[in-house]
Amino acid sequence: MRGDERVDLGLYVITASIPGMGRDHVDVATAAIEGGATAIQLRIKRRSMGQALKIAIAIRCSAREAGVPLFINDHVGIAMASNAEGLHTGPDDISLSSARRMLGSEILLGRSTDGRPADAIKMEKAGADYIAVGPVYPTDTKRIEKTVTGPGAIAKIKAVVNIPVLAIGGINRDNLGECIEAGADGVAVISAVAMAEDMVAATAELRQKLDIARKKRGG
Ligand code: TZP
Ligand code: MG
Repeated sequence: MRGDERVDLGLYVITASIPGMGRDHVDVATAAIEGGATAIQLRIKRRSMGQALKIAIAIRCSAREAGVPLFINDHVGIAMASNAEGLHTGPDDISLSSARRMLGSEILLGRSTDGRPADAIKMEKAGADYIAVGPVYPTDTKRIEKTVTGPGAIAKIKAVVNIPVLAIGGINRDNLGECIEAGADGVAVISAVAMAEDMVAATAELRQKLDIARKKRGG
């Protein structure tokens, strides 16, 4: 069974650690689940594997209780040890075929692309279950040299693949609707939740906007 039949990637909230706001990954994930996120990604960049696994297992428990799938960014071992539903990687990470070999047929594999349809086709052929396209809009969260794709890239990629396509990068309550209108199956956000004053309320608002935009599109 493919990812689009198994999970709803509509509001895919990616965790962050924001020490200045007294927040860590578990806080962000907990609030996002409470606010109505349909999927969570644990994105840990600078922690020991031991710490990262502890965090993954903590989030794993609350996500499973809520029926929300958990994706692990980059780390195959943590995805495996935490029994997560998915692994998300980019072009500089483990190949999709190696990840599939290590993790088996059930785990969902997501891949990032900067918006080239030819790359998206290759990713689908290599076994990706969904693709994240971006940055769609300017973002301060990830330092990226490339220019933004704009929502037009989503439509172009949707036209050439059959797997779910997520919009990522600079997505907020004001532009989420146009990503869905452009054909995105979902939106992936970091700062729109992690930097919000009230993370639960911010997630709930994004979820409401997602549901409205999907209804309007007729999906
Ligand atoms: N990949 C492409 S843009 C991006 C990632 C991880 C950052 C998304 O963060 P934000 O805060 O939602 O723009
Ligand atoms: Mg990566």
